[in-house]
Amino acid sequence: MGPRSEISDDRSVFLDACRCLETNYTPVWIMRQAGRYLPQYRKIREKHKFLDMCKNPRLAAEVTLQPVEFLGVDAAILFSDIMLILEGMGADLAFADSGGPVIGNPIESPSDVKALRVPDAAESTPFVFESIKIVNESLNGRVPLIGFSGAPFTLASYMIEGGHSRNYLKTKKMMYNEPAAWNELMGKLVDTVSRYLAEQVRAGVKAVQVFDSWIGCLSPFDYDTYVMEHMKRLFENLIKLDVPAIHFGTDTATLIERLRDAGGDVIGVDWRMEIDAARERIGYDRAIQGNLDPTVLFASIETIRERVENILDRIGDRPGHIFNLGHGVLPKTPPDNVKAMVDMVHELSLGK
Ligand code: 1CP
Repeated sequence: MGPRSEISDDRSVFLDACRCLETNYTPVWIMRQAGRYLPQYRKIREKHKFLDMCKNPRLAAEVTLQPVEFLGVDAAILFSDIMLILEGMGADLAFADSGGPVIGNPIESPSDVKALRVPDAAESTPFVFESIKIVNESLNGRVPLIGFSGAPFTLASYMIEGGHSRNYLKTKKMMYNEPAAWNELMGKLVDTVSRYLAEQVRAGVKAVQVFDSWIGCLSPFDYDTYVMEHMKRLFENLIKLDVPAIHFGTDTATLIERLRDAGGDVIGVDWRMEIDAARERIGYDRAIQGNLDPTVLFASIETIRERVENILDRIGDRPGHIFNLGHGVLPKTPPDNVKAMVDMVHELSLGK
């Protein structure tokens, strides 16, 4: 009998850790746990376009549950994408064959920002809320379901650049040269994201994660000048939802106190900081999520074990840690290594 079966009646270990409460073991889930590294995902994906999968609640629910069954993680995350809310705002969204999002009508001017709508979430993404209901029926309380959204800066960067960017030049040009339009765009995104996450909670998610994946491209001064007030307003709205909010970013070693000040019950960290140092900077009144380098999962089982142990040791017996990768699991990761890692976290942290 593995440690999971001994404690399988403990259903809320993830939510308890989000609230910095003592848990029997360290909960673990994996960013992008539903995705291309899983053969069972690729099998469905062969027959359907990615966007069609997101908009088909039965398929989205099925794919959401795959990693819960296979890995034995402590939380499910809805299969969807941060880009989906942008369609309702007016963006022409597509996904390239290579996988990445492409916006056909990127924002180029203040009048483009003016033209953006702040959509009613239930009308613009009804399939998301339908998927949440189906997932929750299937989960039947086994593990909590996490909802999510992109953060305003990360979403703005896709809307302005039209896709992934290396240096965020167009985004920063709008920030510096058109501050009124920038603030209007960020304001509309805060309102849209707030409504979207509120509707997800109403549909049944038990926690929400805000992905500010590309925020690390900003200097601390620019975070304060162009982003902080918007993120504070977003998290003030999320507090009212009464579920834990996870605030995630990458490349945030120079920004981590600012992410904390902006808000969130749980702060996500990538692998570029040691987790104990990050935690000391954040403070022990917040939970922390992370922070294994996703490429470690391509190493030997011994190396994976060493790195998992290292993170758990650095956390020690303080409550409020959710084990995760520092960013999403990579498409070619061996699925058995992912499963081995999840088992190790449970085994090594049990009774700590
Ligand atoms: O080809 C395929 O099968 C599509 C690959 C794929 C998948 C599986 C994309 C395209 N999105 C997703 C799912 C997804 N996206 C989830 C599902 C839930 C999970 O299992 O975690 C989540 C949470 C996201 C969030 C997301 N999408 C983020 C934030 C997280 C992160 O990794 O930083 C970002 C930046 C996106 C945009 C996006 N969508 C897809 C890709 C390949 C990308 C990244 C492109 C880029 O690098 O700009």
